[in-house]
Amino acid sequence: MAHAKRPVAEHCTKGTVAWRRAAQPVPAVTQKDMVIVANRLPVQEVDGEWRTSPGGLVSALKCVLENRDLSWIGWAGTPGETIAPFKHDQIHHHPVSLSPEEYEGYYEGFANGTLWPLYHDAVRSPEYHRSWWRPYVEVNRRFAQYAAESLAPNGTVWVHDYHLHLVPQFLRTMRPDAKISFFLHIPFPPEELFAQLPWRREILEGMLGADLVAFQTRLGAQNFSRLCRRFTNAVGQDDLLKLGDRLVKVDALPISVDVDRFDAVARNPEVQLRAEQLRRDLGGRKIFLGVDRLDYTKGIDVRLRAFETFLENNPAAIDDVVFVQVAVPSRECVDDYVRIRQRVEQLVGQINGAYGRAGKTPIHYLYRNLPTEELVAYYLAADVMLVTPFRDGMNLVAKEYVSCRTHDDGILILSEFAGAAREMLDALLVNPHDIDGLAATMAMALKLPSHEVYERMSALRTLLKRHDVHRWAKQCLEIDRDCS
Ligand code: GDG
Repeated sequence: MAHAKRPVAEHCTKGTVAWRRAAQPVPAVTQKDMVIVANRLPVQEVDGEWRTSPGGLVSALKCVLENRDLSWIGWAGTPGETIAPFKHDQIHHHPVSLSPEEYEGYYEGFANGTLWPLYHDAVRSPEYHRSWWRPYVEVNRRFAQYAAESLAPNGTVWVHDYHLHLVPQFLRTMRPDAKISFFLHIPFPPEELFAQLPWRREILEGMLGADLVAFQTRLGAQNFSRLCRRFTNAVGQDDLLKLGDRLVKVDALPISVDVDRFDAVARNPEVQLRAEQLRRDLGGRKIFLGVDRLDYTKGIDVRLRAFETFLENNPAAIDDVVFVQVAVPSRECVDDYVRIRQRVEQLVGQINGAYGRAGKTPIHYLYRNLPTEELVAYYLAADVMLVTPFRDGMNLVAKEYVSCRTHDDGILILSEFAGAAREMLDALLVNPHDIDGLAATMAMALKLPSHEVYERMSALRTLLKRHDVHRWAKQCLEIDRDCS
């Protein structure tokens, strides 16, 4: 294994990382029946060792991947670094190199400056730059090339997310025998938004290279099918498109979590003791909890302003409630992310300054990634979980919280605009833009009769047990070429 030591966080091209013009590593020739293609490898290097990364996709797939002989194609996280293929945790990892210029154009630019805001209701203005599109195409071609070389005859390739829209079509040309499944983790926007994209036809055709194109919600799947009929040569129904002599299945397959794994961690006596300790440390007050990647789509700032309004309306509550916000560092070099972090931290300071008293800090703010057991201890300690994104593909935090509530207690306040809201109808659904409404829902949550808390949580838990991540993965990999 030839790689340089690097810190854990995502990297900036601005600064110290130098692009070493090393040769591209030769992908290992061991071909697998299954290849996963995602922007990031599921590992990162900590103190010279590879460790499984925290985060949405990895958390979701971890249990599905255990004991499977497969290859994973992805970027290792540092621009300009070339790493030879290696094996870790039974998975063959094939790192894809990105030069700093490609990182800026493909990742920071087209993926996170164009597609991410466009797909999240344009809550920030998407930018359209031809200089971002070109590296996006080239990097997608490279990912596809690696996948083509790593796949055994008639094997399956599972392509993930908006960074890699063009991989299915490239791969289809390189490996016509491949079974290709594509899953989009974030929302797929309505026609009037997507149609702004100068490369709309290319993106749609890229995805149509797959046998199965799957989305978090029915609405996302419908948006895609309609757009394909309008801008490509595809014809057919919302759930089945025909392109030339090929059929492409389009489906809504909402992602879930490993319910049993979270349930087991939540029942671990050490984790339960830690939850009790957290409750004591927080003064035995009722705990509101938020856990998010620090992203402008997650609605953290408005949520804090709603808590401020709640305190304004209920001044005595300072003795009875506390808000814990865990914010996981994310895309720290991108200007919009620098700004949302400043905004959140300014609000935390402002609210604590205005409402805090000695020994009674209203908001506890943790800007870091917690170990899973610690995260679960927070889920157990929290009386009310607030998941209030302006727009979210699914939101796994909502599902993890429910998976951990083994006593069928706890209240989930959930944004109507999270994919999870389509299924989790027994949560308290809110409009995340409505500060007064959210403050009122916080007050209402604390007064909910215990039988109603129980009924809501047990209904949510029943739902999740039926729809866990294993079922999701199985459905994503069911590819039937003869589905005429
Ligand atoms: C994308 C889509 C979609 C968070 N803090 C800690 C920690 N986490 C883990 C959570 C959860 C994951 O990160 C976050 O997942 P989300 O679903 O909330 O959000 P995104 O990262 O935006 O993910 C999203 C998802 O893909 C899957 O399809 O639901 O809509 O945007 O698993 O547990 N994990 C640990 N410590 C933390 O402090 N260990």
